[in-house]
Amino acid sequence: MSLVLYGAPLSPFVRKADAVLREKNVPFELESVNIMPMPDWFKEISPARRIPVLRDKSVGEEGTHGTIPDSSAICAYIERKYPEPALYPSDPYEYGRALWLEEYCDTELGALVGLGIFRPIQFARFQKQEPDIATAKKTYTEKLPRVLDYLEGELGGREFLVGDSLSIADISLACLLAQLALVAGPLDAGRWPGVASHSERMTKRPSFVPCLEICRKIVKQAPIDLSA
Ligand SMILES: N[C@@H](CCC(=O)N[C@@H](CS)C(=O)NCC(=O)O)C(=O)O
Repeated sequence: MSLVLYGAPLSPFVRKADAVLREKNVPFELESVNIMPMPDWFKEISPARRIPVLRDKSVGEEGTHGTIPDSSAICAYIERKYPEPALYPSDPYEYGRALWLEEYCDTELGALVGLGIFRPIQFARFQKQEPDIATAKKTYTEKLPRVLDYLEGELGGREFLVGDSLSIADISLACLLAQLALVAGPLDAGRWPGVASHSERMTKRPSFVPCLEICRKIVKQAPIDLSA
């Protein structure tokens, strides 16, 4: 196998690269990397000390040569190397919008879902501690709505965030909302109908199913209702 994706399925950013590879039917191997603590060999190829990192063995098999860190860089590399089906719009403006929405989901939504909700609940469970429901609820009820309102507006009742086909923006959004759903269940479809149905459709795609099945087995516990 020439492509190795280093990471763990429970990371939404690993999931993003995983989904892009699967959407394009590119064979790859997912090699598990524990980030608590991160092994020294991985630190060498991940200067930001984060997962995922991709290795393209056809470029280099050892050291940093042949590796690309960061999900956005990895996905753009995969797109260039395996152009079909295209996951980045060809129209320049739509391309710019797709990159913006990818970035917005990865950073703004990502910080709230990851640091504000997923970690306080799931990392506590991993350490056999009580989940910090108060922090998760505060993020869910006070900070998340503004971000979801924006994304609801961007979707505007359409199937995809940009243009009329699947793009990297949809994949980023779906990866973060799947992360949220693992610990907090589906979104309120009455309040965010577009985003909720986007998430439901996306997580049924064959490119998402294998990774999410593994994640549900890892998380095990039922989602917590954070809305009340
Ligand atoms: N911008 C990065 C973010 C990656 C990221 O934050 N990964 C997390 C896991 S979800 C990580 O590796 N964290 C390591 C740590 O917190 O020590 C990307 O898109 O790949």
